[in-house]
Amino acid sequence: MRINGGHLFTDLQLAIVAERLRDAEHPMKVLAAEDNPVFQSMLTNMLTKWGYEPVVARDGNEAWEALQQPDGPQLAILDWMMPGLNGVDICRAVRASGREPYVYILLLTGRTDSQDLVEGMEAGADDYLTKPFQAHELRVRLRAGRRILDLQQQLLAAREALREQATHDGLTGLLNRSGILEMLDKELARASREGHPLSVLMVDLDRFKDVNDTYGHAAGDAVLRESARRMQESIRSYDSAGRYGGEEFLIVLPGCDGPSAAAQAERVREMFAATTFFAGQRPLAFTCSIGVSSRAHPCETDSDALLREADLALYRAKEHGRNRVLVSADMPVCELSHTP
Ligand code: GH3
Ligand code: MG
Ligand code: MG
Ligand code: MG
Repeated sequence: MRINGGHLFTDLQLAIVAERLRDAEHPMKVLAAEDNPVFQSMLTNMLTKWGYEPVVARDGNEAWEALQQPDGPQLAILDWMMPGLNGVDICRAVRASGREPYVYILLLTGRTDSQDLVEGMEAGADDYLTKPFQAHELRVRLRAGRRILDLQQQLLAAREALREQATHDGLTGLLNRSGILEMLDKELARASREGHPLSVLMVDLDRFKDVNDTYGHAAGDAVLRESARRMQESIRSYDSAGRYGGEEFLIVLPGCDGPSAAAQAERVREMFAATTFFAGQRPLAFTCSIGVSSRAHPCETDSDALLREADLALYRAKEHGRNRVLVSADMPVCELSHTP
């Protein structure tokens, strides 16, 4: 997480912006699908001169192939009449595939009958040019296509940023409560499908109110951010950590049975106990308590029970003096078909 002009950007948002900038540095690929060799070489020369990277297709099948590549062209000039799939067939196939990002299609046609053009546009073409055409006309129409694609890129980036905002916590950058609960449901469904164990840790910082009272709320916020960062570092890449409440965190451990989850919880507890945090220049120490719950054979409907058991175990850890891990007994509530 970085601070920029008072705004917090998560690493994912920064990565999205970096990707867009990288894209802008490369010439844009344009599919030139044309079976007539003379027109094909004219198209290729023009595109290169205008700073595009032409991707050549000599018939409809080659064009369809090029458009299906993961980093295939997003701007396509399709001749209507071609051997194999024709331009209109390709328009239909592209739109039916619902591919993202959007492919902007410019249809080249010798046909001038308005009924034909309606057919082309209805098949999903964005624009058309009637052959023969002036070079500058193609150039401005490609520019119009580019503008549409740029707008769509901005829309996609905004959608990704919104999704990121909706599922992540602004202070720590971890998944927020609904984000981590969604992750728990997803991992439970997978574990029950694949027959793997699953555990959760409910982590609560001990006497965190004292940190706020002694050092101020802003220092408390900084300590929460640092706690989240260190917690994230102390789990495996396929585990998920989220901010469940104020100073309470939920960690989902797919593939972990009770004993491994208890060992993981112990590592997190030790990390807190051994770490010196800082409120400005002033060092401060605090601990955490952790409740663990587990399913050796999870079923999809276990999430509420797992959370309840972890919460109860956490409550007991607090009662027993804090700075400790307590494991809820593995209480199988699954149907018989889930037992080995
Ligand atoms: P316990 O060991 O029983 O958990 O004690 P505690 O003080 O941690 O628990 P309590 O529930 O009494 O207080 C939670 C504290 O966490 C109080 C609240 O101000 C603080 N807190 C919660 N969210 C935030 C936050 O976003 N920023 C800061 N700075 N503090 C927070
Ligand atoms: Mg042709
Ligand atoms: Mg607490
Ligand atoms: Mg709490």
